[in-house]
Amino acid sequence: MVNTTYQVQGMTCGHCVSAVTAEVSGITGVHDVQVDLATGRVTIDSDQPLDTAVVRAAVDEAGYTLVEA
Ligand SMILES: [Cu+2]
Repeated sequence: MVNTTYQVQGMTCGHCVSAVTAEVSGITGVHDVQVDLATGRVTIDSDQPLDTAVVRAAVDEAGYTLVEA
C-alpha cells in the first residue's frame, strides 16, 4: 500500500470535500481518500504509486486545482 499526500486548492466546504473524494476514489487502485478541508491536504491510499497526471485530472474533474508539490 502506498500513501501519498497532495495539496488541492479551492475547496471551501463539505460539498467540495465530497466532490474531490468521489472523483479521486474513482481512480483505479485507490483504496482510501482523506481530505482535510482546513489545509487542503488530500491523502490517498493506493495499491501502487499514482500518476500525478491522473490525480490532477480527477481533481480537475471535481472542479478544483492540484497544487504542484
Ligand atoms: Cu464546497
